Amino acid sequence: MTKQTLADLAVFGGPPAFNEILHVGRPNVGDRERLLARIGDMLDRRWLTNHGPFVHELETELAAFLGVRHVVAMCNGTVALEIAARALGLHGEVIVPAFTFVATAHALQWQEITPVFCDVDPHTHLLDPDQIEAMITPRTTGIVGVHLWGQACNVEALSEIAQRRGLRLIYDAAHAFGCSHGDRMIGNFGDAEVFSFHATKFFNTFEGGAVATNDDDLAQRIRLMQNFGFTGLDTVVYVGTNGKMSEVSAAMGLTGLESLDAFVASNRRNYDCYASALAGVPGLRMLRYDGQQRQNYQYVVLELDGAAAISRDDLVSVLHAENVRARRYFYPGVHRMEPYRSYFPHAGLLLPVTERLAQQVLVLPTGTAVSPQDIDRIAQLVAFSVANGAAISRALPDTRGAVA
Ligand code: T4K
Repeated sequence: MTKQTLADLAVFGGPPAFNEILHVGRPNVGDRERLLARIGDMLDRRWLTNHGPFVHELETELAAFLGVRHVVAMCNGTVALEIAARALGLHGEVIVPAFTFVATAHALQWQEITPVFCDVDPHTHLLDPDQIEAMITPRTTGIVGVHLWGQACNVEALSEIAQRRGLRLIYDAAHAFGCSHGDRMIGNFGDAEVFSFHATKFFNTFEGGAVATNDDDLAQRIRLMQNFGFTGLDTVVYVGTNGKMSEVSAAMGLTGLESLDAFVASNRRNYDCYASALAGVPGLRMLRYDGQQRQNYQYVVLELDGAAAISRDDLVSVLHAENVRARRYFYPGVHRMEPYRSYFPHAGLLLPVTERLAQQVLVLPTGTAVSPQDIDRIAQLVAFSVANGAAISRALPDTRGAVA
């Protein structure tokens, strides 16, 4: 039912627009029969983890798809980041954006490396190379760029800085599987790139991730570190951890790879539906992807400025009541989460763009579980809420901070 009056909104007692919750991160699932057949093979083989045939096949297919020399499949993106940072010898301080998922910083802090937060570009939300030099100190050993929303960082500027200042360069490519920069796929830049294959990602292995690199020695160190440092049955040469991907995850990955084009097509269709349905809503900016690059269109990202007449948080409250679980990625900014908030209580002063984006950005449901009809209704809800923003904000109880 189209909302005509404020009382029609679920937040004020009307019936919700959707009977079931629409999530941002509904997993993309490939061909069920193919997956179940693979799981059957795996059970017949009784080989469940420790570099089994599915992991080997997945790594080979991923390396071919990305055009990169090495892909090491991992149990998740966070451990993959930790291992990449450690294998590259990062220590001291490493420069990262604060407008990212908290795992980017945690992967460093977990091994006592201090994340130094750098501001992002207001338009792309990506690490701003112009601000990096001012953050470099004698303790700095590296930079972690995040290809946020699947957009490539300014890799040319970042490599130039890293080379000139003798720093290591890692990319957190958790959002950017299947995306390109110029004629190369993401996965080929910096010293190493790290993917997440978490259930909510464009391409998933239930839980999972991978490190991609063109550096043979680094790949070998990463392989040792993800397997406790074993070089033989009884020989350990490094301190390592357990970063291995399981066979069932690799089976999911191999199956998902077969449907990758279909996943992109439905994301693209949804993205175009949102773009046309939300065009002209005052005070809303939808993040536009660079049409020259290969994209996965996994994130539909909105920014609300003052002209929208409704705050981002009030809009999120309205949408949640309608069962549209839009997310405030990445509120409140990693620098405002613990332990960083206690370590660097004034970090926000150097991060004005991050601070603003953390208040203004929301991410809308998309993926194979969301239809164009759903999107029309979501867009109507957004447009209605923006048009009636002042009245909604007056009538809403103070929910700031209460929404997820
Ligand atoms: N770097 C960056 C830039 C990242 O974004 C991430 C992960 C990482 C590193 C670390 O990679 P991993 O270690 O995770 O591989 C989600 C994901 O859990 C997280 O993987 C992701 N980023 C982040 C952006 O989003 P949450 O806590 O905000 O959302 P979550 O997991 O509750 O899922 C979102 C919605 O999806 C849920 O409301 C329900 C729905 N959902 C979720 C799952 C797991 C489903 O419908 N089915 C499911 O199986 O973190």
